[in-house]
Amino acid sequence: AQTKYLKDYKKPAYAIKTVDLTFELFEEETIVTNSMQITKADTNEKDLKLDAVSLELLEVSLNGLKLQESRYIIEEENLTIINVPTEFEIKIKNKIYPQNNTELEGLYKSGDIFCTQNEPEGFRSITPYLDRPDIMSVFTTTVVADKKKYPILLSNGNKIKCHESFDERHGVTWHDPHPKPSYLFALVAGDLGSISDEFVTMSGNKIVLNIYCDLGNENKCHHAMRSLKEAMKWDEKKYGREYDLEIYNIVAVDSFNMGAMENKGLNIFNSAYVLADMDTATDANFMGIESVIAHEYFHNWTGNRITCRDWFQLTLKEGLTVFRDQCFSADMNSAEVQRIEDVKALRERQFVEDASPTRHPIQPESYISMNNFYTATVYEKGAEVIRMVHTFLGEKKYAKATDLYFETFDGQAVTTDDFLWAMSKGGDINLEAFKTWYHQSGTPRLKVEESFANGTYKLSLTQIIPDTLEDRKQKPYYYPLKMGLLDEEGKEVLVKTLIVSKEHETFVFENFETKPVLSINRDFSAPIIIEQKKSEYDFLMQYDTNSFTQYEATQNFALQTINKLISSDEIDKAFVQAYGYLLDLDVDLSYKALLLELPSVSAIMQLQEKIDFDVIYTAQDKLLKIIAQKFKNKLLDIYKKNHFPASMSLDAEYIAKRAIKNRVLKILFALKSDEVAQLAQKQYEESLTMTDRIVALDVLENLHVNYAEVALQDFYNKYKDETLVMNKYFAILASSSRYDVLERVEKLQRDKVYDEKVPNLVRSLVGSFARNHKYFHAKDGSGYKFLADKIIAIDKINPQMASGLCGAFKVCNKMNNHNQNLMKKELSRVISTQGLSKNSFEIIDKILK
Ligand code: B3K
Ligand code: ZN
Repeated sequence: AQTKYLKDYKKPAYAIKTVDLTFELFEEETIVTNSMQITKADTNEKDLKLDAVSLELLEVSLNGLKLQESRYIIEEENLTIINVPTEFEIKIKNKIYPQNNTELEGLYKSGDIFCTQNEPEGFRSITPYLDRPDIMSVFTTTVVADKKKYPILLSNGNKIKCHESFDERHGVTWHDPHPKPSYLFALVAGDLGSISDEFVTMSGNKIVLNIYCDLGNENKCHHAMRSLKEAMKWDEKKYGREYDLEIYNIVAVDSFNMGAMENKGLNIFNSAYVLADMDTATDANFMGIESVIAHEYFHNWTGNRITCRDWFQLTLKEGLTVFRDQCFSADMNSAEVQRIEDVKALRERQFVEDASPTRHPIQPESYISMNNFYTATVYEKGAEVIRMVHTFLGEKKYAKATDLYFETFDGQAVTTDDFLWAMSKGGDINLEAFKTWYHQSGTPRLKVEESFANGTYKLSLTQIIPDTLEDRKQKPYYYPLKMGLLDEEGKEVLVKTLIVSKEHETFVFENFETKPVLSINRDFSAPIIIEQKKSEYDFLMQYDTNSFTQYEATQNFALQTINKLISSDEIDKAFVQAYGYLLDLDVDLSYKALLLELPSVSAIMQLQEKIDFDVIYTAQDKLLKIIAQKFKNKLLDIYKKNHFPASMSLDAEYIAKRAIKNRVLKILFALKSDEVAQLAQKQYEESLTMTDRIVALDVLENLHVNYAEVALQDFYNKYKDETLVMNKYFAILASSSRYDVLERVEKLQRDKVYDEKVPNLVRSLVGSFARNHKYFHAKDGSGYKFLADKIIAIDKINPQMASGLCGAFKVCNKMNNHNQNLMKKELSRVISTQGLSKNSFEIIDKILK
């Protein structure tokens, strides 16, 4: 497999001014006609080398003249036209087979719907093109298909013409006036239901909004529509960005490799991020929809109007857009809860990635398959990097700087350096030292030491900078570190944002009567790991005025307690006492639900030198049980108080009630008592919402085989025709702690609802099993063998899906020797499979190195 390097970037030698595409869709084949107006930018260039994957060429002409075979060369990944003039038109006709496309890249079919996914390099499998993001061009697209089977025909931009003349067939022409890269091209054809609405922009333009879905699902699109309108409003208010076409279309499809895609004027979504109602979607699903709808909408400016020069710049649009969607969600819901959720997700996914052999800077230097770089690092760490810029600049200067960014680079394909230029110019700040964040990998650590004498408090900070994968030394980081100091009564006596820039530095604070208590990295102002020997966690749990560090104190204290439990079997009574304090706290209930959550397996694992999941599970269970026993009555009280009245409302108040009640139920679960089983059973039976139902089902599955069988059967019967709900069912079973989980997963693969070609289903069954540490890491190697077999099989269908599953082996080098050997054996088997995709190869090769 071939590696591509950022350092090899060359400006394009050609420009494509306009593209005219015609798609003739048939059941057995699709004919694509592509005419491009091209100019030579570099006159030394003679031939035109287009990207083209497994091209089946029907005809090619230059300036209207059909080319003889001697004038072009077809290779596996290219079509080269020999000796082209300075300005010319190329017209290419080729044939593709979307109905056989299981990779779900390029033009493919999701059920009966034709749809596309072209980012990053799918367009080249549709038609020959200069398939790189710095080629921006004006697209006009005509789609022709059977009228009955495909009444809805969509592409980017505005609809300019309907062709009704063809008997059983019809056509529609779309024109997108905004020059764009090919990865933003989209096409949809199908018999779709829809809901419509409109939005009036700040300068008075009326925009038509449509959301398309499978017929019958229209009622589940309203939350997505609401979210879209809120996002449009928010981007006008916060960033002054207005929508720029007459129409905004969203289409929900079932077979989709990721969450959604921001194609200009025609977003295509995984139906899991569009469809929702109270009977089938959880509160978390509703939030997820709101954020992904907003994310794709925000891309219209950060991604589409201003795009990436090359794929190494991916975080330019993704880091920034994630930061934007996080801020949007914080404004729409609870900001404190949003921040904690975002940090939790970062730690669970990105920190693990950053400590693994697949780690990379947010701006990678090389890749084999670009598809492997749509990672938590590029996205979520990328968003943290933008957040730090925002913290440095402050709200006002950040607004000025983003205005400058939009003004300067609108309509261009740019780099992260261009972005930082705008930030430092508009924000009037030097960001040179900050750039290390873009080019270094690994999570930075900060060792914190305190001293106090004669009224002077000293804070001494030492950066522990991770080496690169190749053991190269990296530079110190530059970041904002928010801190607070509390006096012994818990009053805040100092709030400050320090700037950390040196490898070692001491900050001095004077005039204290007693040693103040430090609250550090407030709001998680930098994506780092704090290393500190600390004894004041219980104090901070009680008094910290920053909601994030209050949460953090709880987590750290719990982790410390679990660690002690691992080595000594001894419970820290101070923690139990402090936890009791949390139970009585009078705070927002969704926030409280987070405070009460004990550290995840992934969080505990990250503290272990060599990972042993058995030990982790034992300690975690033990702590949970102690808490549940000690506070049983209080927990039951909280449960009852928030369980009634049951409501289907999506108001924050009711979401919060469900969150706290279900948190408490999960803690009570540790008692493993009949009483709790009955509580869960009752909750399942009486549940009005999917949120309550799914938690109850999960608790039953892990607590009481007999109750579980009844509930699972009931659930299956009710929802077997709703694949989105069946995903939840598969996930619960594959994550189960019951001993026969692998056997059941294997059986479920043969269930008629399951389909290995649908990524959502694979993720919820096979993916969930791979995250079920207890059984995936089974000492007999059965979990590894199962996943390796799945990777080999799925790689042949959908390489992106397969390489995603490979990620479960990332922890390999941190495992004990026994498991490590088993893992390596399976990985070697996978990597030596004939015809393995470059996607899977790249990941496994890194893990095995
Ligand atoms: N830009 C797309 C991701 C494309 C992934 C390609 N494998 C969705 C998003 O980030 O909004
Ligand atoms: Zn994105």
